Amino acid sequence: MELYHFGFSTCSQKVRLVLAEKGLDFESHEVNLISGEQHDPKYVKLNPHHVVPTLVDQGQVLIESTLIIRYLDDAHPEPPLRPVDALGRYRVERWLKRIDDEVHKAAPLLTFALGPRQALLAQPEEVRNANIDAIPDPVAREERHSVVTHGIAAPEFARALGVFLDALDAMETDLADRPWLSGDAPGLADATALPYVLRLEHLAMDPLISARPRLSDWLERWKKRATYTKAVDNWAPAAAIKLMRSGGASEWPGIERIARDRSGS
Ligand SMILES: N[C@@H](CCC(=O)N[C@@H](CS)C(=O)NCC(=O)O)C(=O)O
Repeated sequence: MELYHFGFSTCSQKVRLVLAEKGLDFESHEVNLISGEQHDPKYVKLNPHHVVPTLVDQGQVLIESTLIIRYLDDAHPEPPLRPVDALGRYRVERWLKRIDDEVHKAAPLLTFALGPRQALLAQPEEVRNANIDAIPDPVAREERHSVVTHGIAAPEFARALGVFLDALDAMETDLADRPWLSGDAPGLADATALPYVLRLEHLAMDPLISARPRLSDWLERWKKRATYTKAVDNWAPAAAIKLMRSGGASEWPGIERIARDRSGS
């Protein structure tokens, strides 16, 4: 299998985690999202949405991370990463949908308002704008311009933070009933949620995690797994984490205020 991916990308982490949990190796092709390699016409032939990840398996091109992880669980059933009972299956699907439809769309708004923002603002304006203007989805494109220009003051930032906080609360609730989101062992729902929780940590929003004890415990248990080291740590360059964390840390007082205003406390 060949995987086109990027170290820090949430959807890439999700697919790498599932590959690792299945014990599957892959040939790596990194697509640098910061320098705009996702817009390279050769890559766009594989993934017409200009995004990672893309998996090539036996000559077949597979896109869409959630479809890819379901495919991997079907094609390589051991160990199974979804429960067999209908309600357990529903719970997994609910998480996959929630993350795809809501959390994933909010993630780049948090990331680009904080992490790489200063580096992007230091680029010549025409370079920065050309990369953002190449985002094919017009809504995502305008939102990206807004958060890069205005940072946490962009209205999109507060909305995105709200989506994340609702998801963290839902995880905290679900984890009261079982150790992992879909049962006794990590599965597709956990592998899908982890990159987004980590994104908060990488953006120095750790207090949002530590305020939720079951979620914190779930994250610590993930970090002890060898698959975490293989699929996440090994691809997360220290310099990039430092940059992301410093962007988030300098804005933490403002972020905390937005989170407080939202909860009315
Ligand atoms: N629905 C797609 C979304 C993929 C996606 O948004 N990937 C992000 C990284 S997590 C990306 O490549 N973004 C390109 C960009 O920021 O220009 C999937 O799940 O595969």
